[in-house]
Amino acid sequence: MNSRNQQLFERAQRHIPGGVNSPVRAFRSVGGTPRFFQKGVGARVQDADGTWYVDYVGSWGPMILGHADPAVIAAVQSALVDGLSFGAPTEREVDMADLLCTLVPSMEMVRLVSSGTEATMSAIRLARGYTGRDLLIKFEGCYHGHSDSLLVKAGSGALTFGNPSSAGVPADLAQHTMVLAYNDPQQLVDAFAEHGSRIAAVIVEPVVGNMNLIVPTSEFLKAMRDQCTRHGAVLIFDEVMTGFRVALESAQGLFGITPDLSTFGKVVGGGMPLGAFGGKREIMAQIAPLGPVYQAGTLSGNPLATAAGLATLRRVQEEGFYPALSAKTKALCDGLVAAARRHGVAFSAQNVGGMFGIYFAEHCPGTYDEVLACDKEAFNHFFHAMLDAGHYFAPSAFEAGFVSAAHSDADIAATIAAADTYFGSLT
Ligand code: KE4
Repeated sequence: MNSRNQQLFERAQRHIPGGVNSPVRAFRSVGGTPRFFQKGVGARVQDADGTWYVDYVGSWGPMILGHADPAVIAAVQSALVDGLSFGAPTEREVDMADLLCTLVPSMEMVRLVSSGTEATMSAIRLARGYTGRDLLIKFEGCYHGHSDSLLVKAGSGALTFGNPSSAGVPADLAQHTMVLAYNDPQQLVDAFAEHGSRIAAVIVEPVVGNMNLIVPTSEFLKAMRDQCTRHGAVLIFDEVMTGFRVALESAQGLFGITPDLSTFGKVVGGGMPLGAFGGKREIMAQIAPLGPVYQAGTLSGNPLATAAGLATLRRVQEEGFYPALSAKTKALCDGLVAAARRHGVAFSAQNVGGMFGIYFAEHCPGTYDEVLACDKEAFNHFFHAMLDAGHYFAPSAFEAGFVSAAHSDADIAATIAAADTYFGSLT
């Protein structure tokens, strides 16, 4: 008899494209039936069949405190009874702006939006308006949301302009985006040597979470900062995933690089629809109604989203929050690697703060090509074995994973034990 997940998935496909409201949820990369969740508590989620899983997706990053954190729930409940939305300024938005500009020293001003996509789309338009230039540089394997200028893949040759990576993106728009290799400083220097006066911005995931997890080299980030400074281009750190995930000071503080603009999402909303973009006052002053770069949003700074975000950001500032989160995430990675090695399985893993990557390869990849060389099928088998055992990893070999403050040492140990059993079954 079909499970509730299967019944719901069949019904969902009648009126929702692919049965999902975001493609990665459809399990197309790993195969099988997506789980329809009905409840989350702490480190666990429950699907429509009543099955519980230790959750390593955490809504793709936002649930850093765990699901249904009592303080977040209380903050939203308290805000709820005063009204859901006004389309007018509220004090809580000012509190959020003040807090973000305190926690992110590179941000002198910030604008709240409702998603990471809106944050990056707006930051790019702002960089183009501020510089009066059109050319944008991004890196292959990095994902910054689904606005047209970012759905672009590398051109036919190095240093050539991009082609659309999605139907519906005009070719002559994609021509304004150049897609370079991540962790290749020389190629970036060459691109600036050739096009420097035309480059409006470079946008980068300062730790990549969208081609699995890739850590930047310091040379790469330094070259990026130097070249943008030298040629008057805007350096945009897309911290939608890394923001308050890898450290309280986000990736920019961790690596000691000061971007001109930063984008945030996920953790800053605590699970509610909230994103933000911000940076130097001189640049942000170009945003309407102050300046000529238009940007707007009906639900921007929504009272419930800012309540959830503020409650979350209050907690992550607690002494010891990130050392504990990082240690737990590292223990997961080390335990999985040790289990794989015990059974002779080619496997590696690494974490940066509370986000991690697992790879079916001897070593952690450092580039997009090295990620592609990892054994995707081996990951897919691992994914399903772990799902059946009650441990929910990201349903794609090209995504990062996330640990929350609610994951206990016992949860981590149970996941490692389940993986050990799986790796043992392979020999
Ligand atoms: P949203 O529009 O999904 O809130 O944010 C887009 C975005 C921007 N920048 C980075 C670095 C991101 O990781 C994201 C979104 N991340 C994906 C996870 N790979 C969200 C999951 C999904 O697309 O359903």
